Amino acid sequence: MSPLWYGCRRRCHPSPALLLWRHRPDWLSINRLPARFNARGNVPVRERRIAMRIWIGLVVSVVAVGLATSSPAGAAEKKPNIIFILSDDVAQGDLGCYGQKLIKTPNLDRMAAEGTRFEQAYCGTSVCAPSRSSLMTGLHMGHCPVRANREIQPEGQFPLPAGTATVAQSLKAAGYATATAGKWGMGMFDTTGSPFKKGMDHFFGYNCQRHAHSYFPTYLYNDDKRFELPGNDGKGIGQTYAQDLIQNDVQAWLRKHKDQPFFLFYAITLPHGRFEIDKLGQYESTNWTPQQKTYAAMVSRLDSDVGGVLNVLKELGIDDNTIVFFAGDNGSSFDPKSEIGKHFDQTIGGKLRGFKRGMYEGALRQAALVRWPGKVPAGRVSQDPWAFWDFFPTALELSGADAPKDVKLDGKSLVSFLKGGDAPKRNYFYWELHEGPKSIQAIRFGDWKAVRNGPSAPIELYDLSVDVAETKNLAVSKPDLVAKAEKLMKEARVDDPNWPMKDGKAGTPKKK
Ligand SMILES: [Ca+2]
Repeated sequence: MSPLWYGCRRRCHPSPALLLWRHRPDWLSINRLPARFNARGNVPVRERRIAMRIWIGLVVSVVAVGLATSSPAGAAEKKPNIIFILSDDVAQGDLGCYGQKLIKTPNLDRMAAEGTRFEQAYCGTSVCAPSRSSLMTGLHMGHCPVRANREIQPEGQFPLPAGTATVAQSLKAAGYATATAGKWGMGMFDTTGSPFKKGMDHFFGYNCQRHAHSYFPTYLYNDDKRFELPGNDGKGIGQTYAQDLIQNDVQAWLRKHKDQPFFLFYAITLPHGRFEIDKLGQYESTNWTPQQKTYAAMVSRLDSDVGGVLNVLKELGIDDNTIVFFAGDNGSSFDPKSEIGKHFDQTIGGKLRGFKRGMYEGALRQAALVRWPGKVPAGRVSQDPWAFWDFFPTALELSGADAPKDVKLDGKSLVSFLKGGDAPKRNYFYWELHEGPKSIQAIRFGDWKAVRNGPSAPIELYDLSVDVAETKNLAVSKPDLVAKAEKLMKEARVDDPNWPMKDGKAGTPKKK
């Protein structure tokens, strides 16, 4: 049977292809034959009508496809993919794009050049679990249900409560595929804070923060199932570097979900201690201490794995439709005078005061980059402040997802700002932390920053416009601003029985 004919019981009919050729419009005819739709008495009327309908259908289809793929309206309807890469403990001063000279971070430097770098982006607070809880819930520490690291035995941390809404839940409800990898720290799988109860379709890595201290653990979790790693003893160097598997899982997940809108929260554990790496690479031949070499290699591994994610997006052709955030979850974990802090000049010449578990800028300001080709300006360096609790409302605007019901988010959408516009206006940024014997607080209003290292401690006041290193406490000369800071600190927070304001004797802060 010829492809131009298809059979029936009694006779053969011309196929649609043959019909189209017979009745092709004049402009398709090479020899400019007379129009075949005109007065062809020997062609059945029914056949001409069928051919006409097929032609009209084809023309309508071509026009519709063209509009969907080329018009601004069609493009605007395509939801962007959203990736948030959160590094555990990386500091501004660790990255070349912020001034680091010894540690090499070419991928993050390129991401900064291709996107926007933020000098005044703030974390949720200055330790892991509450900082990422703020990122996920859109709440600052005055309202966030997790306000410190709190360990649960035998595994896990204080969980996000059942009624707490997350950005992943909203994006999932809007049709996004969702996944998280690396370190979770917001509730084990059998608690209300399980990633699967908080909007995630997929999980790979460490649920518990203590478990994540080992880079050669005896197991990880693939979803909520243990994934054994024979050859590792969890106490030192072993056969399998956990980050290798986590990175592989992330890249495989991206490939699998390239055709649908997705949200990936990639919480990379590097360069948090313990300081363990499988290869020292370019740092092996230096005359640095073993810890300095290891730390530098961990930051460079973080860098190359971020580069690996960006490369997969390009390979999959979804680079232009994917917005990628990169940030640290708190400031440096090293005292500036320590072997690491001093050697790598993490404070960038003393630019930022303080480090992890504190309320000064070195604890709260993050390395933060956002890249979205064609949408987020390339090479922009912004001095406008924003904070982790802005991510949830930003993701809502990007995706068109509905805001959670009965929840007032503390953040503001950054979409217009990220695209090159002005930063949203707001009254203040607020932080607190309940790690040591004293609950500590900080508030920023305009360029004024107030710190209170305990409920009965005096409020310190700094003018960040001229004193970003917080060296001159102006509290005595500005009593009106101190009173304002105290009033705002009171307004910003709601008491939570799980996190009472502690005013105990100063001591060594509890380490997680
Ligand atoms: Ca951290």
